[in-house]
Amino acid sequence: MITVDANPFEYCFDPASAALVVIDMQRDFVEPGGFGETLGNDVSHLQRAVDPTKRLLQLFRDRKMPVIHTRENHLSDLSDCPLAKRARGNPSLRIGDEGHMGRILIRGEPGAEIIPECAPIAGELVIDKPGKGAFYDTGLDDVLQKLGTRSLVFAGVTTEVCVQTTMREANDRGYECLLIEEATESYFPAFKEATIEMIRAQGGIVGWTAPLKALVEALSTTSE
Ligand code: TIU
Repeated sequence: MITVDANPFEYCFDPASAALVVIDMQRDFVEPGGFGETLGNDVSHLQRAVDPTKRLLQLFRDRKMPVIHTRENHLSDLSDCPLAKRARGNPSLRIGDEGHMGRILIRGEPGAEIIPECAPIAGELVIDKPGKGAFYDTGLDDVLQKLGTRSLVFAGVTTEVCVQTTMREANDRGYECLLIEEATESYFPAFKEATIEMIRAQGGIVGWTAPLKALVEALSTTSE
């Protein structure tokens, strides 16, 4: 077992039953002209998560530990997009509309791809999801059960939307969840901080959080 100096207390896990889940590091959220910007957000905030997520990916790849990427997107005919989602609010472009990176949040369009810095490599799983949570209407739980996964390390965007929703879904399914603090970002810095606090409040009601350095140090006691 490996012990990470985490909050609200030590996070212990067996690397043989752990996996990294990188949530929605897609151009549509991280780059100008995509879904995130159409909602009125300043997407530059998310850049801060890119380099730490790259380093976290390398840590898992060096140790041949499983890596799973998720992408929020919809089928081109929008049959998996509830009207309530597409009609919500007053975005400059709606899901399925033509934008600077192809159709907004549509599977296969350039904007729905994962940014090159965090792109999957051969052997890594990619889960396409229509919702905010990565367990809703996907095969993620089956994939994790087949891998024998018990512990999930999380990164990605945005902290309080898809990352937190997925961590809560995972927690309810019995996975022990650790969020790496620098490897996640929100369009609202205060929401990121609040989410980190609410995850680890009440004795880890959703899970644990830790800086990347704490995980690096814990894993340095194992061989690559
Ligand atoms: N809008 C926002 O903060 N996030 C999303 O819509 N999706 C994800 O978090 N991936």
